[in-house]
Amino acid sequence: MVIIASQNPLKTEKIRDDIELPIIDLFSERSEASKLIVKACEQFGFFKVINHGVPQENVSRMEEETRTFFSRPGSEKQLAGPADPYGYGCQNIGLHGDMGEVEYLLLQTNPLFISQKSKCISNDPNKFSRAVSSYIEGVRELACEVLDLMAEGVWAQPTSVLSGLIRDPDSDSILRFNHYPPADVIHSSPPKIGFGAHTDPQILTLLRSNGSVGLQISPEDGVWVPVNHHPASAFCVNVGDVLQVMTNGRFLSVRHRVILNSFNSRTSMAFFAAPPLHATINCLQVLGTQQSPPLYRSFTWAKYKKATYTKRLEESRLDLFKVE
Ligand code: GA4
Repeated sequence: MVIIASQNPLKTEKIRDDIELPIIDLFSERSEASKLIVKACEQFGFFKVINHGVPQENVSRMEEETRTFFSRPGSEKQLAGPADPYGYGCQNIGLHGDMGEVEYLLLQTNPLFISQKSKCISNDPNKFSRAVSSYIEGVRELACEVLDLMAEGVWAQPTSVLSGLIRDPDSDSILRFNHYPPADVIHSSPPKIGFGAHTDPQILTLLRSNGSVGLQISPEDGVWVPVNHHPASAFCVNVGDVLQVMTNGRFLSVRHRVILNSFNSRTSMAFFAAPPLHATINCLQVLGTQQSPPLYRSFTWAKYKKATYTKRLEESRLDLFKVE
């Protein structure tokens, strides 16, 4: 364990590089995979999946399009901006002054939006749009498979209770491409922030990144666990706020951040699986009982999303919905 000082001299940060995220093989026996996923969600809110079924070809094509976009001149990338909330953004994150060493592209996943937006993203919009659509198809399927395994693992009925929200044609899922510059110094103290600490508001996030490290998760206050890049073919999966609510706090939506800690630039692609705006979010029936009553009041995703976007990155949004 390494201990480093943070920006605030009264606060130190512990880096735990002795913790590894569980790696779950989706080819393994179903009830075994489901048990391991539940355990990982309770312990870390994060895990990796291998043999996930997303065709490597779809991933490679999307990575290639991402590289091409971020290597375009700034003036051309700006044509896809500003990210209010969808489009190209550089250093500004959200609408309330959060800053980070990152440039990004935020896209809605509905086909009409993608085909329209592609025109200001790529010189070959049809190719870009095809790459995005096949990538979305793959990661959506994976998100649904993981959500079904989670539902089975907590004995929720029907087992499609979570995945149904993502399969809904009105699902508000989004796709994010990030590009972080290389670091001048490795293990700098304080670390240089690419994307500040936050939880993901949606149900589930599936992240794919290139070989450059930088992602860290915070299982407890002041402790940061670096996430390595092994195995390279894995997707990193994490629980979002909505899933924490639906599992009545059993699964954890854990804070994470990206620091600049590699001499190579980092690119990542995140699929944020979300319900439709009008969907009402409640705790699953099996998990909200008389002995353990719901911890959160129910809300629509539209309401929660609005609360999210009016807050800063670091602020807790779930507290607003806690039962007194
Ligand atoms: C974090 C997860 C997703 O990247 C995101 C982010 C969103 C944004 O970049 O516009 C937010 C952030 C994220 C949470 C708090 C608000 C909204 C920036 C911000 C300050 C796209 C999302 O859905 O919430």
